[in-house]
This record gives sequence, structure tokens and C-alpha cells, in this order.
Amino acid sequence: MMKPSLLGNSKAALKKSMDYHLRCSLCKEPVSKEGRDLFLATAFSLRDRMAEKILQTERRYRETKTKRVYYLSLEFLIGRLMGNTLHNLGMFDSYKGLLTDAGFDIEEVREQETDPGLGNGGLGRLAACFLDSMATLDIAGFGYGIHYEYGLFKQEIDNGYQREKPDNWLAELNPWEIKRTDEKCIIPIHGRIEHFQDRAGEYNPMWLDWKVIMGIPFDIPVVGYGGKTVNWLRLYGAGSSADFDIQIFNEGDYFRAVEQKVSSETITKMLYPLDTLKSGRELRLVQEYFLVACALRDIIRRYLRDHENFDRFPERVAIQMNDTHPSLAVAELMRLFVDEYALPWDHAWEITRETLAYTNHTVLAEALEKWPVGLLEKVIPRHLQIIYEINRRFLDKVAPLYPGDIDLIRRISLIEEGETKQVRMAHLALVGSHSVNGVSALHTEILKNENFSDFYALRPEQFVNITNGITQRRWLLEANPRLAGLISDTIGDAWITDLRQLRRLEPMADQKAFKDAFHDIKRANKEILAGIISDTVWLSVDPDSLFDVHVKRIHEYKRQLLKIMQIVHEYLQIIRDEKKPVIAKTHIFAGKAAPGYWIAKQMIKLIHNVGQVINQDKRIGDALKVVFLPDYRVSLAEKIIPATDLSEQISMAGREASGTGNMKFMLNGALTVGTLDGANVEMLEEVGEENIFIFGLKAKEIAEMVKQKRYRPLDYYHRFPEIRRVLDAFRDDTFCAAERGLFQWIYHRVMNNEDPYFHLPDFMQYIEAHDKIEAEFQAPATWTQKAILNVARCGKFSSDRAIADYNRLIWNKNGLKEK
Ligand code: 26V
Repeated sequence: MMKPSLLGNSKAALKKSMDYHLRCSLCKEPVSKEGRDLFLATAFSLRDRMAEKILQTERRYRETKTKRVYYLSLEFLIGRLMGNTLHNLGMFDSYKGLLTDAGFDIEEVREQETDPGLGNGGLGRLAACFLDSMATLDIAGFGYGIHYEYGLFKQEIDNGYQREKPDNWLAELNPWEIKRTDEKCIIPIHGRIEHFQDRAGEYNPMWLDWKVIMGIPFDIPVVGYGGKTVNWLRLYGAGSSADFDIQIFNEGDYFRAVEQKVSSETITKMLYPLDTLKSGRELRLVQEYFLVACALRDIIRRYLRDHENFDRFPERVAIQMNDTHPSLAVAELMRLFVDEYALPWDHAWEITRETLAYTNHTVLAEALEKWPVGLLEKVIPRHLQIIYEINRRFLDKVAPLYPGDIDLIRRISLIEEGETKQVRMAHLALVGSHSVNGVSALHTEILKNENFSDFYALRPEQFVNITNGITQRRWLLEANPRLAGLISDTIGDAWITDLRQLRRLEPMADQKAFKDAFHDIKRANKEILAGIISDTVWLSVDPDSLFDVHVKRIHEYKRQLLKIMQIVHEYLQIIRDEKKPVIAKTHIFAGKAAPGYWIAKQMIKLIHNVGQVINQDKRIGDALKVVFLPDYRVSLAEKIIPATDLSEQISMAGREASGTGNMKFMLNGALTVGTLDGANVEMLEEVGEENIFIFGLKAKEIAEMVKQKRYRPLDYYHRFPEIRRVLDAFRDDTFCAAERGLFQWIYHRVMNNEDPYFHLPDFMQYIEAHDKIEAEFQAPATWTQKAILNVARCGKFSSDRAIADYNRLIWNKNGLKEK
């Protein structure tokens, strides 16, 4: 037992605890001035302070028989944890003071922390925001994910081209995680089915000759704001099963056993980057099964500590599937209930459906998961059998409702017929759960009316909208301490747990002193970013210029190309039309391209080449700069977003399910230029049309044009000289003098391949929006006023609101029943 004085919160106790960890945990002299040592000592000392709270939280949950919520996700993009933990424990200032006394800047110490990249983008970051909100709202909410050895690749740029480097994030000690070998579990995989009958003559298949994988949990504490609740994120790593593989062991084949050990460990080697989904990636399927199997065993084990049967399972347990990636939970839960706990099918089915809920995060057809039947048969034969049985029963129920409608049956079946038969994972998730939600109002409507309209007709009450949100603790309190301070000085700090309080800033939008202070803060943040730009890409940018930012994964539907076309247009206006630039602009991009996505990688090259031409053109001077910041990640977003004037959210309408970056910018006082897509629609509703720049076709209009095949890019090319010369510039090597013909494909993709992402129809409106932006940025007082109103009116977009919605509409739909 540690001496109590080491656990106190006085300055002396904190110092003692830091010294103790430097000496005893790290074996360093307490005078060590290494930043990394100080980071570790701080983290260890914070961990000590969380330990008791973790135990208390668990005791409270058990005593009050709290319903537990499990968030299953292949991705948790948690970012660095030190700042968040310090803020949520209310100890930021104490540690900052302590480090300052020792001659250190807390910011420098924080920079020592590795930024874990255990997610691709929005979906993984959302999961992390949700964990923060669940803990802050004192909800017993736990994350289950994978302990990838390698996170998303690191991005380096070589001659304008993306190069991927491995992200070996565990190379250095991770002070937050606790490996719990004692809670490891064993997961069966592969093998074959024997078709037996039981004593009563009932069909009773047996799964035989399976191999085993071991799941080893690593727990990362999740502290809620105020420190009352500390939940867990539990990440499973795949471990050696050699000791358990009885067959190999009995054969005494030591070498084969070791080989088997190595091959099971590869299962959690790396996170897959979202790619043009190459179905048939066996290892990814195994990962999805592995996570689900480990998580469900753990959930059931915990439930059975306090219950004798499964009757109360849905009252005590809610499981949220983050997209279809963990949708094998439907089959695995059924298998556990039916095969391992001998529940009758119908009862098992009822419990399974009442427990599970599914969130859909995309309408893109190429992103909807399907797995070849043959692969499932090889990896998890018993689950495939269960999926077939679920499908048989489902179709038997639906068929009589639509007599003779074979086409409907074909459309809704869990199995897609064709050359390779595939299981449609979204259908499995829909049929096996009580709720499906979209992530913005528009997205949910599209799910109901387009992608899942047959399912909507069958069970409309299953469909729920829950617009995404972000945690203000990370995205304002931590990322923008100056603005957070100004806000708290003005309206108090209740906004930290109730973001709607920001409404009270509205009157400040007219007050000069507040506006000046707000403007100064934005300017200071821009200066910091200018420093980062100068350090990383050796470019000097003017902090008084308009910081115009497009940062997110590179994908055609997000239309980085539209933004580049707008920049090229601006450039050509200056050099060909001799337009005098009215304001200086810095165009900032960041984002990773999936390694196998050629067009996305070309976009990165294009941004670099356009940048190189513009940044070096003497005629342009400082009027225009184009910057690409490599290796976009949570910690870089925390620097870019507070420094942004203009947030670009310009996806093709109907394609961006929600977007969450859009909300982070709004919260930090950027104005948005965007299409009516995802949550932008709701941002417009909240902030009012004078305070946001909306342009472009609406989702319905695009759908109509597609249906009627009315869109002809050539018409736009001929009608609008602005469009013509931008496209011609890609054709005539203006931006690739050293590599002739490099960007000709862009012209052809847009003109001959029918521009599937509708760049041309939106282009003229987009450049008009930018003209307006240019004019408005010249009046800083009005611009700042609008920026303040954006902050004041973004209360809806807190993940606290989103989680409260999940809790009310999905996890406790029927209210909490009494014991
Ligand atoms: C996946 C793939 C894989 C195949 C190639 C193209 C492609 C494109 C997109 C995706 C998205 C997978 C799911 C996802 O990450 N969705 C994002 O979820 C966020 C949180 O709800 C949401 O804000 C974003 O709009 C949505 O794209």
C-alpha cells in the first residue's frame, strides 16, 4: 500500500508522487530534466489518482445494478490522454504549476506523449468523443476495441507523393494501459461442422476441430469530467494459443506450435486503412470476429456474476455496434446463447435483438461491408450456419406480407446471390438489432428512403436519428485554452458540461471589448499554427491572411478537387485577368489517402504541385499560399482547428453522413463554407443563414439529375469560361512541367467519366461563395461577430447531447425497469 501522502492533491503531495515515480518507476534521479521522463512520471502519478476512483465507480455500478452500455468498435481514435485526464480530474493547473516550478513548460511535456492512431477518421474519433461523454454523464459505458500493434500508417511526403510508414506506437512505454493477463479469453476459429441429432431427434450441429486464439485485454481508463466516474476502454490483443492447442501439443510438434503462436499474434498486428474495400481480406474478417468474440465473452461473464439466467440481459446490457464492423455480434451472441448456454432459438433471438443496436455511418455503396460466404465458411463455419438460419426465418416471415414479390426477397435477403455469394453485413445488423440510427437528420432520411427503404417499410419504428457530436472538453477546453478562458471569464464554466450555455455569449457578439479579445485569441492561435507550418514544411505564412482550411481523409466525395479548382481559379484571376487580390489567403490542407486509392494519392500530389507553382510565383507575392501539412492526426487537428478562419465542408450533397470536423471548427469560431450535406444542414439551422456560407446542389437535386441522366459535364465546360480554363490548366501541364501529362486524367475523369462527384455543377456557386467570403473578411468586426455567433450557437453539437439521445432513444428505450 502506497503512503497516503503520495496520493494527496496538495502541491507537496503531487511533487512527492512525481519524484517517487521518477525514482522508483523509472529509476531516474528526481532531477531528471528529460521531457519524456517527466511525461511518464506525470502519467504514473495521474494513474495513481485514478485507481481509487476506478474501484469506486465499479462498486457503485454493482451496488446500483446500473445498466451497462458497451460500445463495440474496430476503431477508437483517442488521441493523447494526458491533457484530457488532467482537465477531467481538475488537476491541470496544479501539474502545470509543478512543472513550471521545475523549469518546464507543460505544453512541451505534453508533446512527449505518443498520439495513438487507432482509427481512420470520423468514425473512430466519434467513438472516442462518446467515451468521454459517457463517463462525464456518469453512464456505465465501456468501449471494446482492438489493441493494434500498428495504428494507421504515418504519412510522409516525398516529392509531393504520399509515402506510408508504419506507426509503431507501442515502441515506447504506454503508461495508461493495464495489461490484464488474468482476464484473457479463448476464442475458437476455423474447424468444421458435424451434423448430429440430439436424443430427441432434433438437429444438433457440432462445431469441431477448431483452433484457438487467445484474447488479452488491455484497459485504458476513461475519466469523466469532474472525476466522479472512471470507465474503461478495453482493447484486446491476440496472443499465443500454443499452450492451448491440445492437438499440436499432444503431437509433440514444438515447431508447429510456435508457428501457430506467431500466426495468431498477427491477427491484431495492424489497423486496416479504409480502402476501396477489397472484400476477401481474411485477416480483417478475423479481426472483426475476434473483437466480437472477446467482447461478448467478457460482457456475459460480467453479467453472470450477478444473474442466474439471461432473462434480464437486455435490461442490464445494451450493446452498440459502431457500423457493421462488429455486426458478427448478432451471430456470435446467438451462438453463445444457443450452443453454449442451451437457450431455445426463439428466446435467444428475442434477447439478442433487444440487446443489440446498430449505427450506420455511410451510404456509399462501396463502403457497405459484404463478406464472401466461402470465407465465412472457412473462418467461422458455425456462424455462417447461424446466419443462414436467421435469414431463413426472416424471409419466411416477410414473404407472406408481399406475396409473389420475389424481387423484394432478393433485395432484403442477408445473402447476395451472384458469382460469389456474399453476406450483407448491414442486413445482418438490421435484422439482428432493435434499432438502427443514422448520424445526422439528412443521413437518416437517406437511409430510410434509399439504402434501407425495404427495411423501413417493414419496421419504421426501428429507425432513429442521432446527430453526431464532439466533446467540448477536448475540442475547446484542451485544444483552445485561450478561448476557453475567455468564455469562462464571461459566462462561467458551466459550458464544460452543458454546451448549450454558450448561447449566453450571443450578446457579446456586439460588444467591442469581447470582440477584440476574441479576435486577438484567433490571431494568437494563427501565429502558433504559422510556426508549425514553418517548422514542418518550411513555408512562411502571414497570420493576418485568411486561414482557409480543408482537413479530413482524402476522398473524391469530400471534393478536395473542388477546393483545388477554386484555388487555381483564384490564381488564374490574378495572373491572367490581372485581378488585384483584395485579401491575402492561406489555403491549408491535410489528410491521408488510403494506400490503395490512386485518385486520392494523386490529389495529394496535385495539392503539392499547385502549391509549388503558386507559392513560387513572383506575381502572386504573399497574396496566396497553399500548404499541405503531412500526417494529419488528432494532435495536429488540435493545433489547426483553433487557428482556422474558414472551415471547408464541401462534400457532394448526400454523401457525407454527418461530418464531425465541421462541428469542431464551429466550436472554435471558424465560419463554414459548405454544401447542404450531413450535419451542415443542422449547423445552418442553428446558426442562421447570415452566419454560414452555403452553396451547391441539394442531395435531392443531385439524385434527380442522376436518375434522369441529366448532367452533362461538357455543357458546363462550354458554358463557363472559368470552368474551362481551370480544367484546361490540368490538361496543359501548368502544374506539372517536370512530369508532362501527369494531371490529364483529371480532365478526362471529369469530362468523360461523367464527374460522379458533381464538381462542375457546384463550381460557379462555390466561387461566388468565396467572393462573398473575401468581401466579408475585409470587415474584421463583422467577421468576428459572426464567428462569435457560431460559437454561441453550436451547443447542439456536443457529444453529451448525442449520448443523452442514445441513452434515451436506444439504450433505455423502455425506461429502466426495476429489479
Ligand atoms: C469507407 C470507405 C471504404 C471503402 C472506400 C470508400 C470509403 C468511404 C467512406 C467510408 C466510411 C466508413 C464509415 C465512416 O467512417 N463514416 C464516417 O463516420 C463519421 C462518424 O459518424 C461521419 O461523421 C462521417 O461523415 C462518415 O464518413
